[in-house]
Amino acid sequence: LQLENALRRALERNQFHLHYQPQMSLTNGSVRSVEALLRWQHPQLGAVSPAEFIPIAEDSGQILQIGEWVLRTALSQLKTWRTNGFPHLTMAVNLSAIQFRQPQLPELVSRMLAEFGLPPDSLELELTEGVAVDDPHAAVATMDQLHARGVRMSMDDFGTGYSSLSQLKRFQIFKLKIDQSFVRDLGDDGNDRAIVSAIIRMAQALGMRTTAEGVETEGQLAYLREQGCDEAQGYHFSMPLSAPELEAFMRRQL
Ligand code: G
Ligand code: G
Ligand code: MN
Ligand code: NA
Repeated sequence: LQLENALRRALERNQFHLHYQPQMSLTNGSVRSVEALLRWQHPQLGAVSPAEFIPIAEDSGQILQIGEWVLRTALSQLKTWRTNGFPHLTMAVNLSAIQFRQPQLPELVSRMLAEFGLPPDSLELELTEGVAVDDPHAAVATMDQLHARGVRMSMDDFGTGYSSLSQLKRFQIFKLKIDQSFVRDLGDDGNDRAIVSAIIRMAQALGMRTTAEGVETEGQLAYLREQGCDEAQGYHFSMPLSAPELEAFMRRQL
C-alpha cells in the first residue's frame, strides 16, 4: 500500500524516466530499433524495478496513465532521433495486458503517432502471451485493428507463456522475441539450442521476424546468426541506457 501511494504521486513528481536498449540487426550490424524500459527513481525508496511496481500499477488501475506517459515519452524521443540522423529507427514499447484490453487503445495509439507525425510502422508494441489468456478472440480482434492501422506488434518473452500455436497463427505478430531463458545457456544446453532453432524456423514459416533477448556472449551471438535470427538485444551490445547515452551509442555505430 505504501508503494501504491508513492506510485500515485510518481507521475506528477516527475519520478519516471525511460531507458532505451538497442536491438541490433544481425544482417547489417546497425541499431534497428530501441526498446523503451520504464524506470522509477523514488527519493527515499531509490530505484524501484518495474518488475516490482508494474504489477501494483496494474492492480490499482494506474497502469493506464503510466502507460500513456510511456508511449508519449517514447514517441517524442523517437521523433527527435528520426529527425536528427536516424530516419529509419523504430521504437518498441512494452504494453501491459490491461492496456491492451482497453477498447480505445488502437485509437489512442494512432492519435499519438499522428501527434508526433510518425508513421505507424515506426512503433512496435511488445505484448506478452498473457494478453490472450482470458479472451483469445478479443485479442485477435485488437491485433487485427492495430495491424490495420499499420502498427507492428511483437510477442515478448516468447516461449514462456500460455499461448498455443493454434492461437499464434491467428495473431498479427510482426516479430517473436525469444525469451532470454532460452538464450542464456545456448553454449552448453542442447535442448535450448534445439528450442531456439525451432522458434526461428517456425517464425520464418509464419512470416514473422525474430529477436533474441538477453544476448551476453559472442558464442550465443554466433549460434543465433548461424540459425538465421534477425535481431539481437542484450548486454553483449548494450545495457538499457539514458537517451543521451543511447544516442552516443548509435553515433558510434554509424
Ligand atoms: O528493464 P527491466 O528488466 O527492469 O524490466 C523488467 C520488466 O518490466 C520486464 O518484463 C519489462 O518488460 C517490464 N517493463 C519495463 N518497462 C515497461 C513499461 O513501460 N510497461 C510495461 N507494461 N512493462 C514494462
Ligand atoms: O520482459 P522484457 O523483455 O521487456 O524485459 C527486458 C529486461 O531484460 C529488462 O529489464 C532488461 O534490463 C533485461 N535485460 C536486457 N538485456 C539483458 C541481458 O543481456 N541479460 C540479462 N540478464 N537481462 C537483460
Ligand atoms: Mn520487452
Ligand atoms: Na522479454
